[in-house]
Amino acid sequence: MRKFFVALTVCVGIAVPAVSAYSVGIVDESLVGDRIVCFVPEGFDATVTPELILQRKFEPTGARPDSWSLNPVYEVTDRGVRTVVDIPAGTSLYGGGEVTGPLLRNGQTIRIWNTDTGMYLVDGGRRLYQSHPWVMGVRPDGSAFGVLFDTFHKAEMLTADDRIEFVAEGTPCKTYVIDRESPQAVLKGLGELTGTMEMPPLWALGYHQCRFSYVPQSRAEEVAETFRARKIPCDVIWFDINYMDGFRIFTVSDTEMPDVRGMNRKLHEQGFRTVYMIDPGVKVDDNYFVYSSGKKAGIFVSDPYGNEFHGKVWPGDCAFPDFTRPETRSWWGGLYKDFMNFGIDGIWNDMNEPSVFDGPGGTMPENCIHLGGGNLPAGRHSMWHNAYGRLMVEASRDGIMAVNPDKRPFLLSRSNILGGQRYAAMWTGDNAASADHMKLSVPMSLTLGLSGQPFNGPDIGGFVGNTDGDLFGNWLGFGAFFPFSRGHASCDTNDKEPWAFGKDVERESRMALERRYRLIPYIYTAFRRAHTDGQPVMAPVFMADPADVSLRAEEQAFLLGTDLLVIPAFAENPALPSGIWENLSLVKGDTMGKYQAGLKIRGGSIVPAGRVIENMTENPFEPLTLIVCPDNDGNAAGMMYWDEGDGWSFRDGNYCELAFRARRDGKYMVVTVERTGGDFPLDLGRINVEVLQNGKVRRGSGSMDAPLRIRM
Ligand code: NBV
Repeated sequence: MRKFFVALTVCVGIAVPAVSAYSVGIVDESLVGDRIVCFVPEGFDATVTPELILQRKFEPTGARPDSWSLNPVYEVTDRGVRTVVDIPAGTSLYGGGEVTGPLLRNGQTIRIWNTDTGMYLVDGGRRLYQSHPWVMGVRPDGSAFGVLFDTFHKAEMLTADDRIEFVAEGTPCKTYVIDRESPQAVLKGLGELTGTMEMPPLWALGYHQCRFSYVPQSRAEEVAETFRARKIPCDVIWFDINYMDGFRIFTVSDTEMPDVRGMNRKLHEQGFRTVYMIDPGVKVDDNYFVYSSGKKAGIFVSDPYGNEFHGKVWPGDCAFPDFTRPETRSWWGGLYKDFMNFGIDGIWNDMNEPSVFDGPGGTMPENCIHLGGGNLPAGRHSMWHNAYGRLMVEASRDGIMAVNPDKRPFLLSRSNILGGQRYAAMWTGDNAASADHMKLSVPMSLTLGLSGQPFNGPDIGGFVGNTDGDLFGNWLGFGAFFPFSRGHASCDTNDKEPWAFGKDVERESRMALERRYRLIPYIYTAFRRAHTDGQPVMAPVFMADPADVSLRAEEQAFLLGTDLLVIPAFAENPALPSGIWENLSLVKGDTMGKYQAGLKIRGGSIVPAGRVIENMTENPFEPLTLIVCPDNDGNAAGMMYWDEGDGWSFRDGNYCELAFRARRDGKYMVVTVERTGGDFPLDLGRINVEVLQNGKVRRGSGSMDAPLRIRM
C-alpha cells in the first residue's frame, strides 16, 4: 500500500522525498480479444484511472498465450510509474497521435499534456493539443503490434529502437497489447478497444472554407456566392469566434450577424452547410444566461478553496465547466438546443485543452478541483487535464444529438484523447503558412490515422502568417485528399480563399477540388471502412506492402484508402510500392497541373468515381465511372458503399454495397457489378468503365444488369 501512496503523491504534485525505483508486479494478464492481452499491474486503481479511452469494459476471455513476446514491466520511480515494453530489433514504430516530427517514430519522446501550441512551438513541438498514449510497431516481416497505455494522466512516452517506455503520473495503469499479422489487423484491434468513428454526414467529406472570422455575415455570404459563381466545389462555410456577442458562447452578435437564421437558410439553399465555433470558457457576466445558469447550478471548476476558478480567454474573465460531472455535461448539452435551431449544421470546439491565457503553462492551475461523478472520481486538474477536451466533446455531441436525433452530428475538436474519434473529428491546430508546415501536415495526418483518428486534417494554406499563391496551390494540390479538407486562416493574414491568389492558383484549386469530388464514392467507402474496421482513410505508403522495409519512412506520398497513391507536387524521390501502379487522370488537364498531386491506382483494383459536383446535394452518379487497373493476370476487384448520406437508416439495412470484378477474357475486359449488401435504392443508370493498362486508357459503358465488355 505504501508504494502506491508514493505513486499517487507524485500524481497530485505533493513534494515527496525521492524514492528509489522498485518494481510492480502484474496481477492479471489475460486475453480480452483476438490476440489482445490486457496487463493489469499491482496497484491498478479503477477509481484513479477509470475507463475513458476504451469504448467499454473488456472481460478476460482466456489466458495470455505462453508464446506471447510483448510483456510490459512496471516500476515506480520518483518521476511516476514507468512501464517498459521491450521490442524486437528492426521494428518500425508509429503512432503517438498528434505529433510533430517524422512519421517513423523510432527515437522520439513526446509529452502527454494537452497544450495550446501556436505554430507547434511549445516545448519544441513535443506536446500538442491532443493525447494518444498508443504506439504501433511493424516488424521487418510486416507483422505488427500495438501498445496502448490506458491512462489519461500526465505522461511522457519514449519510442526507442529497443523499447517503448511510458512514464505516467497516477497509480499504475493497464496496458493493452495487440499482436497480429499486419498493421491493418492491429488498427482493427485498436478500433475494437477504443471504438471507431461514427459514419459522418456526407457533406462533411466536401471541402470546407474557414477563416478567423467571416464577419459581418455579408462577408460569409459573399464568400459562399463566390464559390458558386466561380464553380469551385465547396460544402461548408465556417464561423469562427467573431460571430458571437462579445465572445459569449451560444450567443450571436446582432451587429455582425443581423439575420443568422436567414443567412443559414440562404446558405442551405445554395447547397452549403454551416459550422459554428463554441469554446469552453464562459464569460463571467451575471447578465449572461450561460454564466448565470452555470453559476446557479454550481457546475464550474473551482480553485482549491472552493471558489469558482476564473481565468482569461477571449471574453476576458471566464469560468470553465467541470465536464467530469454528469450534471455539467447534461447542462452543456442542453445549451445546444436553441443554438442549433439557428439553422446550424456542425460545431467546432476550440481552446479545450483548456487554453487559459493567464493560467500557468497556458492552462488552468493544476490544483483546481474537478468533482467527478458517475464512474469518474473527483480529482485535481493535474489529473483531469488531458481528459477535459474529450469530456467536453462527449457532452457537445450528446447535446447536438438530442436536438437533431435523426442527423449525423459533425463536431470538430482541437483537444481530445485516444478513443476520442468516437465523438469528434480533429484538425491539427495552429500551423504556420510555411513550406515546412505544409510538408509536416502529411506525417501529422498519417500519424493520427495510425492512432485511431481517421477524420483529421491540417489548416490547408497555413493558419499563422500570410500565404502566397505558390504555397496555397501546392498545399491544396494534395490537401484536397486529406480526410478532413479545410482551408483556414488567422485574423491578421491575407485572404486565403482559392481565388485570392490570381487566375492560375484559382484554376489549380478548382481542379484539385474537382478531383476530390469525383472521388467521393471512393472516399465515402474508405470512411465506411474507418467506421466498421478502424482503418485510416489516409494511410502511409508502407501499408500497401508492410513487408517492404524500404517504404517504412515514406512521409511525402500517401495512400488514400487502399488503392490510390497521392504524390504531392513537392515530393522528391518518394519511396513507392512495387507492382503495378498506373497514373490516373480525373479531370481534363490534371496530370499537367503545376500544383496537382500525382495520382496512381493500384494494379488489381477498381475505384468507383462519380462526376464533378459542386456540393453533396448533387447526385454524383450521373454517371458512375469504374476505374479498373488490372493486375498481371488481368484481374481486378473493388467495392463501393453508399447510403442516404445522413441519418441512421443505414443501420437498418438502408445502404447499398456493390462489389466490382474485372477479368480478362480474350480481347475483352469483362466487368461485373453485383449488389452484395443493403437495400438502399441506388439508381445507377449508365455506368462508364475506364481500364488503365500500360499507360493507356480503354473506355466502355453499359448498365449494372449485364457484364460490361471493354475491348482491349
Ligand atoms: O478562434 C480563433 C482561433 C481559431 O481560428 C483557430 O483555428 C484555433 O486553433 N483560435 C485557435 C483561437 C486563438 C488563435 C490565435
